Amino acid sequence: QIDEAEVVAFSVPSYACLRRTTLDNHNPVLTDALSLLAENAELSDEDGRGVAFRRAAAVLKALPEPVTGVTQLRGLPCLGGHSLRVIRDILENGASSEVEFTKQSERFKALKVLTDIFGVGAKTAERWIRDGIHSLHQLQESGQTLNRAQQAGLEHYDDLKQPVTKAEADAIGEIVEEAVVSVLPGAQITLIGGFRRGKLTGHDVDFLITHPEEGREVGLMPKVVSWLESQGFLLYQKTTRNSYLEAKDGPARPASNMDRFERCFSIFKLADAEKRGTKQTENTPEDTCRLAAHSQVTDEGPKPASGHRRWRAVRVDLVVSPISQFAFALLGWTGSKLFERELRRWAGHEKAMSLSSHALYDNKQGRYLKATSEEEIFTYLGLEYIPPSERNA
Ligand code: DCP
Ligand code: MG
Repeated sequence: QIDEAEVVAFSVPSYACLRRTTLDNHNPVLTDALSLLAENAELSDEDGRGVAFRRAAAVLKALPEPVTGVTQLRGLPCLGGHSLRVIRDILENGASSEVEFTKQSERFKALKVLTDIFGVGAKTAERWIRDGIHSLHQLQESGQTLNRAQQAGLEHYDDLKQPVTKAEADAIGEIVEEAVVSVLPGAQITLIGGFRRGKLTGHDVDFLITHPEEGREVGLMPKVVSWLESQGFLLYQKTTRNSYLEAKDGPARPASNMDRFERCFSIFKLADAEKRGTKQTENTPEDTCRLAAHSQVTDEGPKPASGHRRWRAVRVDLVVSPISQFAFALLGWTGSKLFERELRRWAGHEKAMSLSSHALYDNKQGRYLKATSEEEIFTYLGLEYIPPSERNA
């Protein structure tokens, strides 16, 4: 019998943007279980349930030590009956029957495999499953028409499933930097997404590109893409135009819209580390071939004795922002996704402001609030500044 008074009870604020969440998660078994249920809900078009599980998982990520009993969770926010049942199951029986059942279910496995293909979302996967397609093999045999993104996704499936390392992200950063300064001297690139939060791996690499002089960034993306293409670095790319217009009388669109910047979804052909060369090793002529991705190391090119190819495919997202929106873009693209969602909820519900990756609009004053740094935006929102490494909610 444990004396309840001796059990540490935790306390955390309910908005994730009021908490400091590092990558040092003391409850990975519980958060993995809740994240799996969140993913299943999201893949099943149940976004509300998905968010509820994400919030529950995020609360546990913020705890300073492992949970040993449900009594410790009394009074914690965002833990609904369903999440508590899952947690109790794991604490008492070592596993949650619901999580285990979901993991094993044919439907979930098929949704996972199919949505793991770049370019395939939950709706498409759902349709395919209804047509009896549960695997990559069945998809290939089915004669379904795939769009260009999905074809590339299928072709590079194995590579894209491999987590991207920080070293690979840095190597791609050097390439993107070279591209950007070649086509527009003075332009700057910043690593965003999970790597900016200090993650050691990611599913892709995200970069934000800007120029210190407003307007100089216009038309930049097509030039960067052409440069990368001419050097043979791109296996796939799709660029979307900037469609953001600051409305005179307030945000015309929901503040959560993320897709209004000039943006490029791409798949990079990254040469292997030995071929890339690093600053630590002496430079052989071969090593200058970070640019090698193109000529030597193609499918048709010479292969090493092992028969392995000397490059891999990596998902890369590029975003271009005018300098006037840079701080908002940086904040909006650093994540985590839940942290972003909570920031916007805080802004809307507690401050009567609309936050997006482009701007912050004050509904009471009826005007946009300008900012040149993330710190300023936190201040406008009445929040203590949380650095990227503590936004891992
Ligand atoms: N983002 C967002 N909502 C979107 C798209 C992006 O909030 N619809 C933001 C939050 C993400 C960041 O952009 O953190 C990058 O998106 P990713 O999907 O690449 O997420 P991460 O980089 O955080 O994770 P990973 O390490 O898996 O790439
Ligand atoms: Mg990312």
